[in-house]
Amino acid sequence: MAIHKVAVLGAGNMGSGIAQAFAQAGFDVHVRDVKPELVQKGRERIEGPLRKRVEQGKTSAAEVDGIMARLHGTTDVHEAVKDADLVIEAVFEDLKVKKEVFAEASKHAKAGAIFATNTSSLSVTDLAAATDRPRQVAGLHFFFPAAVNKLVEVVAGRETDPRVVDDLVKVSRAIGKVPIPTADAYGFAVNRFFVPWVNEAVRLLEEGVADVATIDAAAKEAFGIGMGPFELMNVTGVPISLHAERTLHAGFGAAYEPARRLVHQVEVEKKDWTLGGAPDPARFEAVKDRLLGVTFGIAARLVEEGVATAVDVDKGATVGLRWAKGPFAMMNAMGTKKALALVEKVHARWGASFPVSQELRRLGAANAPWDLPLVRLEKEGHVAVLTIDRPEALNALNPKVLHDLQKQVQAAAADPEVRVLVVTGEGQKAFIAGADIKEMATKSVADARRFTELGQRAIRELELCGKPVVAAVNGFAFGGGLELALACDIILASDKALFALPEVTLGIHPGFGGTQRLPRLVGPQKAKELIFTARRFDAAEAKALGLVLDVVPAADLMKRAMALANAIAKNAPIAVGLAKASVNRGLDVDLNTGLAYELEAVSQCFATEDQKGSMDAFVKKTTWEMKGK
Ligand code: DAK
Repeated sequence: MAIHKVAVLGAGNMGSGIAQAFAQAGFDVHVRDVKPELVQKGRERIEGPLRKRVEQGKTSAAEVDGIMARLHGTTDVHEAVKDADLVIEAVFEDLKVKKEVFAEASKHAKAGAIFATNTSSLSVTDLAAATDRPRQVAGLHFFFPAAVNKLVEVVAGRETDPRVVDDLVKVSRAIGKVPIPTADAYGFAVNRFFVPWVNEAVRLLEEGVADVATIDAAAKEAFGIGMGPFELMNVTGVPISLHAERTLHAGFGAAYEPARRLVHQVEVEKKDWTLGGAPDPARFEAVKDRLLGVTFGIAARLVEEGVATAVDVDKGATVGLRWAKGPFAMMNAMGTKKALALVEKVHARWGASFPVSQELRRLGAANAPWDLPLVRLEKEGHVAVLTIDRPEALNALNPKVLHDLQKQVQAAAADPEVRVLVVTGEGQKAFIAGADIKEMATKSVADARRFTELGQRAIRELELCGKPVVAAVNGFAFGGGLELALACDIILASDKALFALPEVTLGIHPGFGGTQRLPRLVGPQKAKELIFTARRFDAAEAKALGLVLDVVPAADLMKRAMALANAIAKNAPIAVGLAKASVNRGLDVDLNTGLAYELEAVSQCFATEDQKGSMDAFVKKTTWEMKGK
């Protein structure tokens, strides 16, 4: 279903942050709390910082006026939820209270409305049971601060309809978030390893392995973070860490028991940790090994349990926690053999409550890396959406991306259900910001040649996959990114898209087909101007040049790309594939050769069931559904 109107129940810190995120993305949001002063406080929480951004020149007053006009406060549940397509509860973290809120909302919401809970520790399945629509209930776990932090866990309860998860993933992307689907397990994906990571830091202190300053400094170095666990607890609230650890302890047993020192700090000392002092580098290694061992062990287990994928766990760490790398990328960087050894040490201490993933044991034995695909393939009916999924580097093309692209293109090409491919980039900033400059910087001539061959091959495979390919250019399409788009059959661009071939500013020239495909599309003179000057050009200019078919408002880009793909997908797949080949072939040869090719191709269509079926249906005035045969 399409989500246009959103209701947020609860105007506290999380509720107002969630409401702000939706209103900023253009959604109408009704925010409900129990008292007028709470509703008003929620509004102020949103408006205050936004007005400050106006003073700092970071946004316009009109923009903020628009956001505030889309936010409607009320104390009346009926008023809040009656027209909503999505109802999000973000009230106090208490099962009874949340159930009451959902039960009340059930009485007033439309039959088709989706209910989402922002719980971080309760069971989505239990909460769903309090509603009249358990199949339409899921978790939508935003991370603090919800208006800014891009991570959202989309949690499927036991009865959640998979289409509801899809809708929530889509709406999360539409508001600029990075959604990761997870199962309904304690701590979902991120808190499952993050909370014990914090707890382990306190255990290290309790056992006298190191002091607060040393643990924070070692953690900052090992995880590439701005704040160590103790400093972070002070910012987010030490009691919250204890509460979260207790939840996990109840679910998973002894290895997750809150550190006694943490309980003491909250219940006896009742204050923040004392920071400061000089770190002792001699103790860094012991601290790092323990923190890494706990993190790796839990991350590998939760993937084995099917809570989330390794790629999504890493995304949770980098996007939600701002770690430099996710646990799986860290294991690959250090070698899984060493990672396994660190995990085995933690396991030796806790036994059954800290089981070791079988997959980690298998990989570790061979020191083989985790497979972390950087290109996602998602099927929607007859359309395969391929998303370059490396947002932290603006989806730059490195060898791993190119290999993964090849693999996914081959999978989509071989899948008889798939009739059309759509290629896009993860996140709202970039389609693909070019080949990876950091990895190219030190290449020798021979290495550069190998890399170029790989890029040309992967992109050519996309071009020749036999099925139409639509590029949905959602942001920067620079260098290799533009070159990849040029190999697609049709390019749709968002109004935020920006194009360039900046290679000559880097001492090289386009190498993934830019010097060949661009002149064929826009003529040699224009292509040379764009290549020689390396200047950026926007989507409107790209359209005027005939480089893109159409320019679409950013929020509608995927909808338009899917509509186009579906319009193609309902036609005879073999005929469409042969037409693609005829057009492409014809562009490279003289007219007579092209016509001869067309003659052979179109004749082949008469050997298909779809030709027989659809022409017969025309004659008999009936219908024929294309089979791709
Ligand atoms: N490679 C590697 N990392 C990149 C990248 C790229 N092309 N583009 C962006 N990133 C990384 C940034 O380094 C940054 O990483 P951290 O600093 O956070 O570690 C992160 O993505 C976010 O980018 P920014 O912080 O720079 O984001 P901004 O919004 O400030 O700027 C930008 C966005 C797109 C304007 C800027 O990132 C930029 O100028 N990027 C480079 C764009 C570019 O020049 N692309 C063309 C690359 S050359 C060949 C093979 C291939 C090719 C040619 C020959 N042979 C081997 C011969 C093809 C060449 C190209 O594609």
